[in-house]
Amino acid sequence: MSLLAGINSPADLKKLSDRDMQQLATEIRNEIIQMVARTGGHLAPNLGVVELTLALHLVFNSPEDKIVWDVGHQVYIHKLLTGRRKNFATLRQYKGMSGFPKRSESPHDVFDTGHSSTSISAAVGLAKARDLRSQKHSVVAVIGDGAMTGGMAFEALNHAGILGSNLIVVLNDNEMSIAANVGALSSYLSRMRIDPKYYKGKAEIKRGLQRIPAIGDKVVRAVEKAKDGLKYALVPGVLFEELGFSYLGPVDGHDIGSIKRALEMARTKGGPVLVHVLTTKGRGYKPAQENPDKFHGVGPFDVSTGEVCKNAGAPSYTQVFGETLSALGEEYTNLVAVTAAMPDSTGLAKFAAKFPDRFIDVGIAEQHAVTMAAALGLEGFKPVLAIYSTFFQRAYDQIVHDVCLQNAPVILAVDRAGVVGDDGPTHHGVFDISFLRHIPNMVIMAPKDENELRHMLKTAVEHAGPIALRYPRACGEGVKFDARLVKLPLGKAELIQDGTDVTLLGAGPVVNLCREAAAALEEQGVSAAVINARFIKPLDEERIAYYARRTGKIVTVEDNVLAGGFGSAVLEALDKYDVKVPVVRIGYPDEFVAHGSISELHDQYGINIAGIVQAAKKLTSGVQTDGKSEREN
Ligand SMILES: Cc1ncc(C[n+]2csc(CCOP(=O)(O)OP(=O)(O)O)c2C)c(N)n1
Repeated sequence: MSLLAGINSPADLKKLSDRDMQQLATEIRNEIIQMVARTGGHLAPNLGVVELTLALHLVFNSPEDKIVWDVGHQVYIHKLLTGRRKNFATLRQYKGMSGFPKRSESPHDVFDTGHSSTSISAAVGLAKARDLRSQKHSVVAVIGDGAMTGGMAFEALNHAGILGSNLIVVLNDNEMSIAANVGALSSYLSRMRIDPKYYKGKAEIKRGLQRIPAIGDKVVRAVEKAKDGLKYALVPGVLFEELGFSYLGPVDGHDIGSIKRALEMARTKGGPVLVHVLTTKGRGYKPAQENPDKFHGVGPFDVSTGEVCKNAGAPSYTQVFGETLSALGEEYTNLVAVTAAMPDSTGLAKFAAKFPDRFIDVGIAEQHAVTMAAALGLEGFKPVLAIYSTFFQRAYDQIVHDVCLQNAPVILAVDRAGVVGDDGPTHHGVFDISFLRHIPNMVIMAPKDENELRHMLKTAVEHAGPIALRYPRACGEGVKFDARLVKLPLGKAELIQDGTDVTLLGAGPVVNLCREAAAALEEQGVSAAVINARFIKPLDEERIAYYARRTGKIVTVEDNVLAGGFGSAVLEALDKYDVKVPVVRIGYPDEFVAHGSISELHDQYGINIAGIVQAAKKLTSGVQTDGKSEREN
């Protein structure tokens, strides 16, 4: 009989025996493997935390005790144990359950997340609120060793250590970020993980000293207090101890009994405690255990072989970016590629293999990556930061203050620009046009297809200041590649087709929708001009003003929020040129876009051929919008 079927809350879990836990862990793994194989999702991170999640829910009383998950991609088990099993099949589906913690979904999800390294800060806030109200519940942050490389985690540890409140940080150490974890902290954790002998040796020294009659204990205490090398030889986790945390571990993260004991000890001890748990990413499913990076976030796959279902489309924008960069790396020996813990998913693996000295993985540290790149740029190098649009949000100040203010020649390769699909609102890249466009010195480009992306990358490499190139999470359009890459004229748009009744203006691959909408309009007797902006900044204002006057009506289309976006730039240009024509802007309104497939989301907001045709028809049939967007009226 299925044990999992009988669990509707953590209270049900507590009724089971220790022996039942093994069976339950197996059932949970099967359920998750079968589900993710159908729908895609974060497989390896979840398989690694089955026992840890069970232990957390056995020791603590959620939701009174508060469990905060870092990144939040590992909450599938937590969701299964907190009454959400019946909706599990809708995970990450349009209008279904989120793949991340959501306060709106359950009282057991205490803090929404999707970006890394926020959990300890959130936990400090929850602990402070508890203390101010003289409450007694536990607050637990669960953070991975990858997420621990993010600056926010250090800021929060630094604060928590001095605050002294009861707070438990569970460090889920599997030695992996998405790819292998990097950095000095990671090496430090690895030393603790791989060499139990090292600590056994230290324990033996300690016992040896203690055996010395009369003075042994005193020496040990003095050594433990001393800030010299000997202390480091005796106290595991000294880094955390020095930050004001009590350190417990390392604990076998697949032995529920050991984790429970450590968590109970942490609760009894009080103050800030760090419990170091060792887990294996992908545990229990061989293909995921052997390739945890491939199965970190994965599309549908065949359970029996671990073969990921291939999409038959053209190479993705990311792939074309990576290949072009790696080719340009030969010619431009000052090119340096930078990733924040995502070498494969940003397409940089090829460049990294070819030019290892000119490839940098900083860990989950977008802010550091941007400022470091600014300095590299000022020293005559050409850094290319390949970072998802949503994660560039972290580095807004560094883009303003370190890159643009000093006009440093840094290339922002803004991957996953536009909606990204089932990861949802934490991951959609729908703000970058708005948060980059208003920064002086910044240039922003968006290719209509993968061939243009290649020319734009060349343009970026030849450009002397900050320049951003935004491209979506999508397969390319399947177009042919030009043999020779050229530098595109700065700020010049491309006229795709002339027309007299309405102008369709697009930025990015939506230009292709405009082109198809124009064909549909022509059949209905409407002549539409189509313009590919190419540069969102500087905008080809003269050409836009000319076509606005020529056709008298404009539709703008973008995969970005309307506020401060491409259409807003067009309105500003028309205002500057004193052209008063009706404009309909298509893009995202002032709300967070939910999760679902990219096409479902585009359809919801009219970013499709029918939506553009409808907007154009509305204008050409004489409905005046007085120079404002349809959505504003
Ligand atoms: C600010 C930010 N940058 C990048 C990412 C992409 N990302 C998601 S999970 C992850 C690795 C997290 O590693 P770890 O915390 O060790 O968790 P694990 O998946 O190994 O359990 C990365 C880089 C993110 N979510 N947030």
